[in-house]
Amino acid sequence: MEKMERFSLEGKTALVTGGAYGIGFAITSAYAEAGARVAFNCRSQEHLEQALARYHEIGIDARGYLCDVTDEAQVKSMVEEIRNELGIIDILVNNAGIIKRIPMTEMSVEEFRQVVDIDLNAPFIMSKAVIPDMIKQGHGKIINICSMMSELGRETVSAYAAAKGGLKMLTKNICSEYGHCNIQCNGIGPGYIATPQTAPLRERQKDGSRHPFDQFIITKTPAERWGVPEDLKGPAIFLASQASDFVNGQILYVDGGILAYIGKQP
Ligand code: NAP
Ligand code: GCO
Repeated sequence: MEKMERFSLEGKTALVTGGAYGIGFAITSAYAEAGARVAFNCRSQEHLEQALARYHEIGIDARGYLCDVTDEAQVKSMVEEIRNELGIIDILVNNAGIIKRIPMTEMSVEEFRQVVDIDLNAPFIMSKAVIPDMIKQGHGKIINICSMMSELGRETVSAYAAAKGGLKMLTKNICSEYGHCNIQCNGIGPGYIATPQTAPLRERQKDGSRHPFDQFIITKTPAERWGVPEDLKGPAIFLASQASDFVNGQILYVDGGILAYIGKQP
């Protein structure tokens, strides 16, 4: 086998949920660059059209689907459409996700449920929809986009941390239940990445200075910078390719070292 062939995704069909922008857009692009047929979904027609135009601009023939990943009927219909148009899904990335930054005692039960529904229940719904085909074809890759909050908590993100902690364990459970079918299920745990989701944490102050949280993250990260979606391309290709066929149930943290670092002495 050619040295780099083990990292090739030639002939594979990949679905990245929430691939209209942010981390999902970068992973979808990475998979196309590695040779895969790529599909993505989102909820907004406007986001879908903007994303298709962006993919086209960079020469990527991505197929876009309007699908709310919390709706099992929509998910089943999308999986069927992709099977008919691109083939059985070999690689699923459960990337779609939201966060609500509200102190727990002020967060409504509905708000808590909405975050858990998208960030944890939906990866279950999506994985349940694609695993039968993966079993039939004798292989599959599922990659769950976890978070540092799969390991740590912080103020105002109770629902998100609970969901991402659960997603870490769902990853380990899919590994445990379907590893014998040659399905590898791993997670990627991004650190702080500059996307629309974290834009509020990086907003410049009125005097032009950095947002306090922005400065905090830079101080806490050994790499002394925020990550960018492109930082996730290589790890995502690795976990989707033959190169990781004996890697299962693991969470690969792509965080500039923040989880390893106690922080500078004040
Ligand atoms: P983002 O910029 O907010 O993008 C989220 C994507 O998910 C969008 O395409 C959005 O499109 C889609 N989406 C949201 N809810 C959906 C639903 N119910 N059904 C279908 N699509 C849905 O977020 P991001 O920063 O790229 O994060 C992507 C993933 O990485 C998330 O799971 C997030 O928790 C995780 N993560 C992010 C960071 C970070 O620092 N940015 C770090 C660790 C983990 P529509 O709104 O059009 O549906
Ligand atoms: C926050 C951030 C984080 C990142 C990411 C870190 O408010 O703390 O949004 O949750 O999104 O999950 O890994």
